[in-house]
Amino acid sequence: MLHTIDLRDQDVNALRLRDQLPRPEQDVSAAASAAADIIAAVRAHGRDALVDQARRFDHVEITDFRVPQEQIDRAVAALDADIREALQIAIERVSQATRAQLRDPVTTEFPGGARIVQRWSPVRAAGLYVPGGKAVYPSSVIMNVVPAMVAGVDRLALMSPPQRDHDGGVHPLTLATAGLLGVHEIYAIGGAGAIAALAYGVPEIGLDPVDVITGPGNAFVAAAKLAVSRDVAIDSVAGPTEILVLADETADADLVAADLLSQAEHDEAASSVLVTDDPQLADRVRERVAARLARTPNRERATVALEGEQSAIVLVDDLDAAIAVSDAYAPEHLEIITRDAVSVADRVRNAGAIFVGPWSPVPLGDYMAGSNHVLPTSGRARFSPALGAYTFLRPQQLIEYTREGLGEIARPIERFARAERLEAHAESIAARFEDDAEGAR
Ligand code: HSO
Ligand code: ZN
Repeated sequence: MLHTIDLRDQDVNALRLRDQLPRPEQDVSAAASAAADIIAAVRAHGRDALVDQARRFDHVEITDFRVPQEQIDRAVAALDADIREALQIAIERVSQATRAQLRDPVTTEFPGGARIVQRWSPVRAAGLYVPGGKAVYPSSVIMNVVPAMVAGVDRLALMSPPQRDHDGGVHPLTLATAGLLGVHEIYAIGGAGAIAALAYGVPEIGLDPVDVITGPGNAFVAAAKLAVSRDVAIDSVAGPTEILVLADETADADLVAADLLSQAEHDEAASSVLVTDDPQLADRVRERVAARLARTPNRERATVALEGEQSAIVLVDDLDAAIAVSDAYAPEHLEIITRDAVSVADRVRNAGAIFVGPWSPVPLGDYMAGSNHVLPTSGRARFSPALGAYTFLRPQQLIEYTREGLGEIARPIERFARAERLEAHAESIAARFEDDAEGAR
């Protein structure tokens, strides 16, 4: 249970730290050819292919893929009041924090009234995939839908597999959450076929293609997203969830154990890692993990995750080494439970989201801290951000020059173009000033 990696008395900066902490391999290549066939079928046969796929993969007979608005409204009305309130708090907090990601246009001025304007322009349409089956996570519906809406996307289409236990319809909790968020375009379509339908459209069911596709899914969904990513933007393919707790002797071992367990219950392949310079804390955490594991409902999954190679307690000499280990690992979730956690957070570079201090546990962020829980996994936190409004926005530059502004630099542009042997480029500039007296430029 939680094996130890002892990096004490070693120069951690000299180690290949990334190799010290293994990550579960996630290989979608096996699913790639099946996904390619499914995509080709949807592109060639549209609705008929989707009917066939629903029969084969979801074991349901579908006539109408689009979920009628009455059904969405019914799902919202049937929501338990307490859950509805929780969903609403989450929607409100995530919306508020996501709005802070929006940027006003920025103008840079040059002589002669010339200016460059940077603006952030939303894509027209976004598609969201929501898995069915065991993993019905209304929190993930919120985390995907809110940023698209805050960004100002005109159209949002949601796909989720038809559920046999729910009369061949979309899971009611998914419908209710989408309904609360004001999503109207919902289809009971699952798997790689749903991704193809979003990317290329299906005219027979009134579905137009989207510009960005986000949302988690199984290996076939992941493979399909990669396959269509030449034609639409996608969010990154999420691997199993990860938590790294960076703690010193001020940490409460039982709370550290609770947090390590919280992400281990997601998946057998989840990673829970403690990095500490306090060997006594390490021992106490191991004890508390065992005690909590004995009575937690998802103990089977969590035990596999915690016993796996990917989970560990890493012992280091000091805080500097702990930060180096965490940065090398680049966890999806980083918790800092140390003395002066805020300044430790300032020194950290690579993490999907940073949970600062003992009152900011990861499950807070999973539901309603206000931050987004769709985060880069598998070391991608080295270069990728969380899902956010910016996932649906493109920075765009407007070039607004005047006669005078262009005149300021017309000659240098012409010289530059001729140096590149692109005479027509030079002439595009020169032609605008042909009536001018020489030297007036
Ligand atoms: N911790 C998961 C998200 C989640 N947790 C959804 C609960 N529901 C990956 O960040
Ligand atoms: Zn979680």
